[in-house]
Amino acid sequence: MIQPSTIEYIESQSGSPLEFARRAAELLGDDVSTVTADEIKALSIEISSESDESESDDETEVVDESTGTSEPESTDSESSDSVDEEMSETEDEDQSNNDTDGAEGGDETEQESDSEDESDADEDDEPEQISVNPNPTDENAEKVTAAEESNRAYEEYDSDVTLEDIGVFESEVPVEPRSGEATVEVVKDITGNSTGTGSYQDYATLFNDRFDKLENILQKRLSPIPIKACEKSGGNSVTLIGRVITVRTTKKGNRLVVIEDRTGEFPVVYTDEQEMDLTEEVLEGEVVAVQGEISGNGEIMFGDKLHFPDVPPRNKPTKADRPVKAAFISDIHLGADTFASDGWNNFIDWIRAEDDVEYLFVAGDIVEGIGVYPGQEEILTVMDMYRQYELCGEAFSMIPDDVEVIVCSGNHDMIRLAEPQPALPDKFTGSFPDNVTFTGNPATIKIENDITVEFYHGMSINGFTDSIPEANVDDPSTAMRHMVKKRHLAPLYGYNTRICAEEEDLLVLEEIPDVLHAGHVHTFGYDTYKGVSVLNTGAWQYQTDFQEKMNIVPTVANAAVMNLQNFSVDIVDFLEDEN
Ligand code: D5M
Ligand code: FE
Ligand code: ZN
Repeated sequence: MIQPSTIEYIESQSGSPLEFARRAAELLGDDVSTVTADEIKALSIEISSESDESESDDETEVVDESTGTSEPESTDSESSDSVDEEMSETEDEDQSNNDTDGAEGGDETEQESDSEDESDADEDDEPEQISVNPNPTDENAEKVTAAEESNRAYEEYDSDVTLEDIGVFESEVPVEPRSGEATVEVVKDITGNSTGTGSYQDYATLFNDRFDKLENILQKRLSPIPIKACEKSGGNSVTLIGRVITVRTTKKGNRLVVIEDRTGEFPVVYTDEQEMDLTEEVLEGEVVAVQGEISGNGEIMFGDKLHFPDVPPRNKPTKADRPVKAAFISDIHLGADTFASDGWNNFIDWIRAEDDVEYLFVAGDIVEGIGVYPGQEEILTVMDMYRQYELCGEAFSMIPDDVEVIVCSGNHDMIRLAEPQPALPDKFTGSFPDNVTFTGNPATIKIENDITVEFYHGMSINGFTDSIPEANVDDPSTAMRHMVKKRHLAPLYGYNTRICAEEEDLLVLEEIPDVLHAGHVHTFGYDTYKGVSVLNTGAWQYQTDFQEKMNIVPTVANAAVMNLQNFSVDIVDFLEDEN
């Protein structure tokens, strides 16, 4: 019997159909090296029919083809029509701003033209149906070839692969003892608390919770009226708070933002250049406040101002009262042939000697995983996911045991892809030492009693960099500062980021963190935004073919080392001697 969590996991991963089936076989306890094409097919059918069942209980859902996640139809908004009428325009989607078209992906990916617009990365990321052969007339020929090829890779693989085989060596550097005073408390994490069933109602609950939490922040400095009251407020200047359901440039070159609250939805048009620039930062799904004059007929607002929830300008981080440092790294990708073992060995030597480093944060993708994208087996040095984690645990055992190590889940990890992601299950963590705490993604962590670290793998960053002009992948802090400004880690729905509808929106930054740490994009970025240190810490993986195609130049084997007494950050390059 396939467990729902297994189906959820298989569905959530993108990769080749064969790899789906293989992983399914592994999860079900079958021997992957002997699994036959027919078994794969049978398994595929079983999986797809079970997963169909799990999705069929709600007719109002649509499947987002770019992500494989289901979503309620309600979030799409056509209310822009009325605005265009008001502004004597005819609707012409093709001529609207391309940037915002991208941002609309979550709700419009059913359109064929959209999927053609998708980048290579999106195509690579697309989950495929578990159906081994797309051509039923030529079934066996095609299946056997694919199976044979993959089987060969598995047969040639040595299942006893050791750390030394992948270039990781025992450190000879003596361990310097630490104070033993480090404290870690996970204060917010989905792990063990997931209630989402994927139903329409769950999504409504999620978006309402997001609205309530962010409205609460905005209300502290603004006095909004409910949207419904706008019909009777013609000619008045008012403030509204709402979740953005559309943002785009109109044909006349103005900016249109449509928002909704619990009482209705409302279009706001910005013509003032300064505020129009600000609307370039607006993402669909986030909650903002708008201020402006309601038209005489009560149908539209002419916007003067736009406010993000943001953090107060005088916000100051909580500091440690003793000399202690935290190291931040991400994306180790152990098990890939591109894993930078040379840099990793240097890092281990360093942390053993560096006695003031008492915390190590690792923001996900600790292993390369299996079946994450089609053809990934070509670059695997460890072709068994249990073995990948076992070796990773052995590697982590070289870190001094009085360093508190905190690890969150990433998209290469063996856990559901939809955010919030739970922590890695125990079956993968057995070889890790006791000083390692596994958390979900995201998670809010308190260290040194009251320093707050918001810990996030960073899957939404690509959505930010594709949608906000000033945000770019070369310096991911340019995207992450907007997370702080929006008080939300992933407002865009269905745009490379899968969201699981939980009762509470754990992606809201309810509490102002002292540090926001992420990874995923494999590039390095550091900034302070209104007292919040935003950090993205690159990777331990050299450039892959996929990244070369995408023109991504990774920052390899760097750590950010933060002095928790004054929040100064040193960036340590563990390949410096090699370069
Ligand atoms: O991500 C490795 C790199 O690939 C990182 O730079 C982000 C980029 N990436 C991953 N998925 C996507 C999508 N869907 N679009 C654009 N760029 C992407 P990793 O998580 O290690 O595979
Ligand atoms: Fe990664
Ligand atoms: Zn990643």
